[in-house]
Amino acid sequence: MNKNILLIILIILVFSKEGVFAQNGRPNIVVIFADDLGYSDIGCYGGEIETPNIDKLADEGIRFTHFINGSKCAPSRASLLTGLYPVETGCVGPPDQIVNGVTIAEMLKKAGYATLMSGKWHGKEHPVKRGFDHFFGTVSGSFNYFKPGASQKYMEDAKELDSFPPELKENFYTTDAFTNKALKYLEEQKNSNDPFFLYIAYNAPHYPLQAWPEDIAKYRGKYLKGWDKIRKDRFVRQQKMGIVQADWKLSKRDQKVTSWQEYQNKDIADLTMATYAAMIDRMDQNIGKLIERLEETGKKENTLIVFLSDNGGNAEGHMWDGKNPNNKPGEKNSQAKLGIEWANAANTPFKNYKRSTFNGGQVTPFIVSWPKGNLKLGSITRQKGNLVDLMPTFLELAKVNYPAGEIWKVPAEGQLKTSWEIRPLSGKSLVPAFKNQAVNRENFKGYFQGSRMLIANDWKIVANGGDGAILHLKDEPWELYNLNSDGTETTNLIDKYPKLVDSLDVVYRNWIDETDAYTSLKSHEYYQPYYTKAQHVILNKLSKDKKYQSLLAERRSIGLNIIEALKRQKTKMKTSLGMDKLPMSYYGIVDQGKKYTNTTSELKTLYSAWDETTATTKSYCKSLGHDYAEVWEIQEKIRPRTTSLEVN
Ligand SMILES: [Ca+2]
Repeated sequence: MNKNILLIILIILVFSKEGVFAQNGRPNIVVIFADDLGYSDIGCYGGEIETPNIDKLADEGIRFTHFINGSKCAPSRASLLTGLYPVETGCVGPPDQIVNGVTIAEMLKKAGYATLMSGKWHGKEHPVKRGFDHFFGTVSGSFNYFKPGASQKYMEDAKELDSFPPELKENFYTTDAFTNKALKYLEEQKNSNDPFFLYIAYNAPHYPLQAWPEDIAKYRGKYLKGWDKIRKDRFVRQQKMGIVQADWKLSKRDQKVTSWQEYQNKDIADLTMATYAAMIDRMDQNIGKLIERLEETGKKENTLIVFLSDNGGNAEGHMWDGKNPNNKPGEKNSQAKLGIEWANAANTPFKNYKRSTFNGGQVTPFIVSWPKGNLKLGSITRQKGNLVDLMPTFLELAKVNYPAGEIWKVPAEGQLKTSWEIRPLSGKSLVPAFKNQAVNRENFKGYFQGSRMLIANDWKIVANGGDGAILHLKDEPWELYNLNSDGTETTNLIDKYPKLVDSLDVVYRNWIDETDAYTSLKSHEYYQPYYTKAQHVILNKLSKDKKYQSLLAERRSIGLNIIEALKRQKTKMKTSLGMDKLPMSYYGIVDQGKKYTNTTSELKTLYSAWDETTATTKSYCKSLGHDYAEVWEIQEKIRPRTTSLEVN
């Protein structure tokens, strides 16, 4: 054995003693995840509910005004944990196994972090099999706050808890219990040199509306001013604190909601919202305990805490009808729900709800606090972010490389998959945003049960799959909004910028096509098909028509030559929409390039041939009995994927 080898062994021994992965400046990471919390429910986003502890995190850090989640519980959780979009995780709708990626816990554990989870998992596998050292909570969805084990099994690590000791059962309330376990975890980390990752996933304020009487009492009567006033008050505060931009309009009261003045059951409505507020208040009290414990143990300084919600306010179901006393909001067996009336207020200033890709369904408060991170205290950023960004952010801070392309193996569990290839990450690290620098990205995509959206810069195309609370598919067309001038999505610009919609639609369609190879989204029952039945009939007919196909091929070939000619010229095709990198469809490029016809004789000849073939195609379509505009619309949907000529 030579000297060098001895030296290496010595170094390894020294580092092992200190912990090979000792903190080395890497922060502890705490993710606090709320369930069905509306955008404006907490104080620092304009709410009247008392949330001093969450507000404190905002004072010590950054608030994002446009942070996007996955519109619903299970898909959001899968996305947060993996850095993949929900459709990429295999968890498209109902709780399912998280595949195609790795979890933050799996990655951070490999990097020497202690990985701890308390709360709601909402998947199929057990968290301890997906990278968590410790887990307390339940793998299921909504549940009784007061009665552990009533409708759901609790787990302690990999062990199912059959019964709870009476003293725990006596004062059990999920929000308190999840926190108490997290506090214990934090206590255990007190003397460790290794960093930790704590994921605390509250089920509050998801229905059933159940809360401690003393918390409800704090708010009882305060909501008799009604939802119209609450929405206005929240909006005014949001404008004042700069959460919304001064020129935005408050979305209109949902047309399904009665005006407060005309509403009959004002007392029940007050009790409903008071109970909901109490649940959020209680969550905040518990977050206060977590912060306090971090301070006591000296860990707060280098702990990155993020707070966010898995989806927007929830309009599923109706408020209590006043009949069954057991269902009165707050009661221990209550099945009470918030109702669309208060959900509309919870999502101020936005419209729509959980399940939707409109802002009310998918934009969440997002607060980052990290004393040692030199964040600009109390600042607000308008840079957009998404759940998929958490994994890359944490990996950068923990100094870990993401193993894209490798085969990932997980312990066998029932019929679940045990290995898959790891997809590349869909998100971007937010670390530049923490330093007030731009995060470079092309776009954000979203899909949930027919609701879909794509955001590029400030432009958003969006369509609902159903109406918020109801699961059904309708052929909803795209709407277009500018999120900078109209963040509340009040003015649909589809008629003004049809070509922009077309370009964005291509990008979205390509994404669905690409992800379908491993998600089979298109065969999923919730998938929103692109074509109506009538359009399918026309498509089938045209795909068998040889003359039409040859005209199409001729036109496409000319179009591709035009694109090449434009590239050779290095034509700077500026869009009139203020977007430097507008993703362009094939036809979009050809169309926009037309204004350069007279710059070269080559382009002039090509465009002349293009026009001629277009005219021939039009008249041929007419001879087949189809209006060209109709055919064009369908044909556009089967464009080739050669679609991204940069236009700046
Ligand atoms: Ca949820």
